[in-house]
Amino acid sequence: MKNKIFITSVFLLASGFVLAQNSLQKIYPVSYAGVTITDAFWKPKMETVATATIDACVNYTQNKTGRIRNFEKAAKHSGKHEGIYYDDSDVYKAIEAIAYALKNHPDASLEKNTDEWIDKIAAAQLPDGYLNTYYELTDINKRWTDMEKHEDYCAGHLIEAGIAYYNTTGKDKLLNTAIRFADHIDSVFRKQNRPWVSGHQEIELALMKLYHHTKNKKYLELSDWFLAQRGRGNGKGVIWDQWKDPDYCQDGLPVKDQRKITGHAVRAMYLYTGAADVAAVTNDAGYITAMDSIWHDVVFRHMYITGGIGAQGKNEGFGHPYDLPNESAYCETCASVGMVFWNQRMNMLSGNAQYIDVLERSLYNGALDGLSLSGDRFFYGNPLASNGGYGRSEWFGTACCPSNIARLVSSVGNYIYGSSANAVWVNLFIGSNTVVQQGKNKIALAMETGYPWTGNIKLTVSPAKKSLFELRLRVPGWLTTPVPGNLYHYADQQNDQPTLMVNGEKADYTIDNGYAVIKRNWKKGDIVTMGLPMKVRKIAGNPQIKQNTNRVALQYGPLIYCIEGEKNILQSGNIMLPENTTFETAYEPSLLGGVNVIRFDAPVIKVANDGLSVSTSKQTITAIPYFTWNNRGTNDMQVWLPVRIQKIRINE
Ligand code: FUB
Ligand code: ZN
Repeated sequence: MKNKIFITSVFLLASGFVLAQNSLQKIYPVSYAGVTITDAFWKPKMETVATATIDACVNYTQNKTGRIRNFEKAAKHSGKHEGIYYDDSDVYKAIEAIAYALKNHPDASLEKNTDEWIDKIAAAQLPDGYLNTYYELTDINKRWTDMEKHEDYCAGHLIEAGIAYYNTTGKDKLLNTAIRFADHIDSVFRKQNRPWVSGHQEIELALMKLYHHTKNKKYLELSDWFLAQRGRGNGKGVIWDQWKDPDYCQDGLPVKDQRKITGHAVRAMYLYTGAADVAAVTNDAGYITAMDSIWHDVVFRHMYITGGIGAQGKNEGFGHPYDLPNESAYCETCASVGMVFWNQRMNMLSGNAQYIDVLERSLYNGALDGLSLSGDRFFYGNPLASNGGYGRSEWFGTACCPSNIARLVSSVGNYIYGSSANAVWVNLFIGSNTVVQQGKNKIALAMETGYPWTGNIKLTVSPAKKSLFELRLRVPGWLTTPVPGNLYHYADQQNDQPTLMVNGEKADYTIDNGYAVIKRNWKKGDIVTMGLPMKVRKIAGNPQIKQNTNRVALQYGPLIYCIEGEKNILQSGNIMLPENTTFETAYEPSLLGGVNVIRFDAPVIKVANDGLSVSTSKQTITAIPYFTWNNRGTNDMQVWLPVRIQKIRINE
């Protein structure tokens, strides 16, 4: 019963009616807690995460590494800290993923085990609310002396986990632990205005979740306080002089003065997500102007066609504009997860579908690639080409990515629907059911679709009472352009339009900010269908991306494709894709968990055994969705295929 009451309150909050009076926010997303996923593409993935991925996270967290032992030792104030100083965060992120997974896939023994973890975490908390096993087991007198040591980052993940676990189970022990820690941080920093530049942003967005959860304004103020610390030279002399330049953690300028993307990609994504969350409540134009400019810099100059970001390994982040190497692309899984977070917030603030176009690209390509089809292998970096030596791992020393992709997949319900005073919004095409609150009315929505393999979407709209409102259906930007801006374009002009029907008749609609707007008196059982032209689209890069000169990439719906040189029979780097190539697509139910493949005949370069002469022969090539590569062994792979022989650059 407790559980049930709670979910209702989350739903109301997620529907925006608590905040709507004060905020300019355009859309309030419907929380995963109110969405049941029925989708043929996502439901099996959520099942895999709920079992295999969570299993891997639990096993590595509890048995194969000392992450849980650290909490046991901290509670006893004795023992040696195991692992790295930010490892507590992996425990919290695993709990957050477990919380979402338990909602979709109840599992009494997993919940019991998680309760035991939570007991250990709570027992390790110091009387003043501080909680960090690294400092508790090394030298507690050194706490809060090094901004890089991720104490506030870990606190942020604790807050997110506490809220998620409470949302699913109604149990508040972890949440109360998190609140005590947040209150400790508030008293040590904001209340004393003690300078502190978080070395890894995360606390800002977490505090905003806590603010929405508790309605306690101090968490909003603390989040804004953290944002305001950046760019004032506060970080100087404490960490950045000794370690990295301030731009690395977006500390070069005050957030409101920033206009370009810099530094570490995950840090940046979490920062701007938190800033957007604050701006959504405070309507702070400074943050909105800054983020608008930074977003354009990311999407117009720094983003891979997979929606991955952060080209360089040396700073795990952004390099020079248009410098997007494929084989060495870092594109950390967490950075794509962060793109999903940030773009969702930008969409909420603006009501513009362009952000969901980017979100969808990062979700279906850059992020999903981080997880094996079996659910228990992970990519940390997600390159767009490989010579065959690169594969997913069971775990990492720095293990941020596994639990991040786990929490994203199991909470994908967060990104589908939204509501506002007069409209119901559909952002992603994922089979699901929900009920959206419209004032006093409740609108039940049921979506059925074969997306991303087909472009057929059927939405049944059932208001409790017949009423006038807008249905705002996103028209995917990829129908006309791969991404907003001119970083990529279709090699052939595309101007595809959706077909839209209401109850079997051509719909009367307008287009606004990338949404098809159908305004009518809706009644129970109204059926909207949208047909999206699905075909193979060839993409070319902006000429300033030197690595993609004379190359094209293939896209189908929201998915980027690649060629995988299975068992090295075919070297993906030897395949060309001339201009007049024709394509066929087919659904292969037994391949890679069931995918649409793209087939085409292409010239393949063959080098003679003596290495002195080269010939080409035509072969039928099968391209697979990028996110499915490396599930048949550690093969070579290419996303960007050369259009002709003389310009081949197999290695960049
Ligand atoms: O520092 C915590 C996490 O480890 C970052 O988000 C990742 O990029 C990795 O460096
Ligand atoms: Zn990561």
